[in-house]
Order: sequence, then structure tokens, then C-alpha cells
Amino acid sequence: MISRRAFLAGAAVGVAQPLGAAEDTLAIGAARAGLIFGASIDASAFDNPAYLDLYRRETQMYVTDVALKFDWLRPAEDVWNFDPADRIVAAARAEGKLVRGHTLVWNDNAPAWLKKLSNREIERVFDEHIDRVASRYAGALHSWDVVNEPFWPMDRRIGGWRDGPWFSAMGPAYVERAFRRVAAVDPKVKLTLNEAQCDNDGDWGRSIRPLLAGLVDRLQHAGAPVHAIGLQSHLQPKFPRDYADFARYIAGFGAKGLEIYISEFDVDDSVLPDAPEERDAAVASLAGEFLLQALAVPAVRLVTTWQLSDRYSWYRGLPGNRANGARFPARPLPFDDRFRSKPMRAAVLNALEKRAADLRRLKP
Ligand code: 9MR
Repeated sequence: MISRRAFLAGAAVGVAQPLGAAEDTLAIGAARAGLIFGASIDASAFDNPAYLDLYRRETQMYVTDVALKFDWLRPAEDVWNFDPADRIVAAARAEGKLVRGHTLVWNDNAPAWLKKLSNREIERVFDEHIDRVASRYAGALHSWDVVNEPFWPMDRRIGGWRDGPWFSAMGPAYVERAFRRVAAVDPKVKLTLNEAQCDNDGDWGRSIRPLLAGLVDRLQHAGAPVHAIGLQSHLQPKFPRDYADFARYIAGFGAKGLEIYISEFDVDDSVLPDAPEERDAAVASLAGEFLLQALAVPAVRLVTTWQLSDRYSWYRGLPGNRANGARFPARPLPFDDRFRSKPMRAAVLNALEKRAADLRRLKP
């Protein structure tokens, strides 16, 4: 039953809420399923009361979207811009939310000043950066994406590694070096290796999956402190999919004692039908199909979407993407431009409820 209050709230903005969705927030649904639900956030959300309200109500965890990325944090070697990340961490503490730090080390989006340095200088900056940033937030974060997207076979490096300054200065050793360094200054945070594409069953997904699994094996064999694998899960209906196979793949990490985070969840709707209702239905159906498989894996501990409202999705800013072209703006997330629930939210809740029911059966 939809409560009178929720019904009136829905009526006030003129939308019919999907059954159940008005009462259970995603945070509540996740807690029942033994999971954390959250979303990436920009510090600008704190100047946007309606959006902030959605974060406060629907999430248990904030992920620093861009605030802790190297190029945002350090526009020049001696200029540090900690304000946005500090704001997110302080707000989360005040509101009782958890925070995921994204991301310390990524070979993409390196600023020009870094690329100009010699290999020795790059190594010095690497160590100094990790020490300074990880110690500033030591004790304040649930998890750190220590390394983001280590593989990108299209860069044509031996071993399929993503190219960039860290890789070219240190080779594959940069990964283990980063994990050990963060552990030394923040021994409690969950150290995460975050990767893209593994959810798709096309060439990219199939090439990256074994590379990631091999890296995890080598890190574990070397005794490196790795606690979790982040699977970004930007679902792309243009690629083949086999989510049951994806679930088996991630269960393999679980069997090695690792937690699994569905870390950047959203659905690329650029190849879906134009009519918004049809697109919303297709986005919801794909999100549900994926989560029903993924959440059946017990090692999955959290789901975080990449932003919460379509209005602030990264797909809106992609040049050349059909979603950003004249035809229609992207609708990849559980809430629309006016922060109203979409069918995707109901699909996420449904998958959470299924996992909660499975849990109840296991522990009567
Ligand atoms: O959402 C992020 C966008 O605002 C940035 O411009 C972009 C480049 O820094 O990164 C986006 O987030 C990416 C994330 O860091 C890693 N996985 C893919 C995400 C979407 O591109």
C-alpha cells in the first residue's frame, strides 16, 4: 500500500510512483538486502537543495565523482585543490553516510604538467601524491579505488595495460606499489581495484576480464593488500551480454576472499528507442536483468550509481555521443531531470528485494 503522505507527495509533482517505490528508499532496500547503496556526487550538489535531498534520502554512501581525481586535485604540481573532496567527506560525516574515494591512480586524464616530467620525477610525484592524499583522508573513507582501469588493450601495450604516465614510468609494478603505499598510511580502508567493461560479453569485455583476473592472482600471490574488486557496470546495450556469465566471473573473485563492488552503475541508452517511456522501460529492464544476476553473488557488498539524476549524468556531456546529440538527452539513471523516480529505480528495488528474500530464506 502506498501511504497517504507518499501518495500526496507523488501527486504534488504529478507523477504516479511505481508501487512500493514511494515507501522504500534505495538505501532501505539495500540495507534489507545486506548491501550498501550509494551514488557518486559532485561538491556542487551541496548548492542544489533538491538534488541533495535525493542523496540524503536514497543513499547510504557518497562516491567522490571527480573531486579526488589527480587532474582535479592537482591542476599544477604545486596547486592542491582539496576543497571539493573535503566538502563531500565533511557532509557525509555530518549526515552519517559512508564515502568511497575515487580514484588515486589512473593513467587516463593525466594533466599536461605530469606528462612533461621524467620517469624518475613521475615516480616521486606518484609516491608523494599517494602519501599526501591517502593520509589526509585516513580513517574517513569506507574504500579507496586505489587503481582505476588498469587495462585497455586498445592502447596496444604488451599485457593489455592502459598506457599513461604511471605505466610508462614504472610498468605494471605501479599497481602493487600503489596498494602497498595506501595500506601503509590508512590500514583500515578497503583497497579496491576498479575496472570497466567486464559486464559486456563483446570483444572489450572478453579481453579485459582475464587480464583483470590474472592481475588479481599476481597481487594476491605477492601478498599485496587488495580487499575488493570494483566492476564499474556502465551497461551498454549495444554490446552482447551474458549476465549469468558475468555473475560467475565475479563470483570467482568472491571465492578468493575479495569483496565485489558494482561501482559506477548506469545504462547507456543511446541505442534505445527515442520515446522516453520506451527508453525508460528498456533501461529499467536491462538494469533489473543485470542486478538480478549480480546481486545473487554473496560477495557483492555495494551498488553505487554514477550520479543519481539523469540531469547530471556523464553521458550528457559526451561529445559525439548520440545521447548528447540533437535527438534526445540521455536517461541512464534511477531519477529523471526533475529528480522524480523512474522505472529504473523500481527495477533496482526489485532486485534488492529479491536478494533480501534470498537472505531471509538462508537465515530464517
Ligand atoms: O563522471 C566523470 C566525468 O565527470 C569526468 O569528466 C570523466 C573524466 O574524468 O570521468 C567520469 O567518470 C568516469 C570514472 O572516473 C571512471 N569510469 C568511467 C566514468 C565515466 O566516464
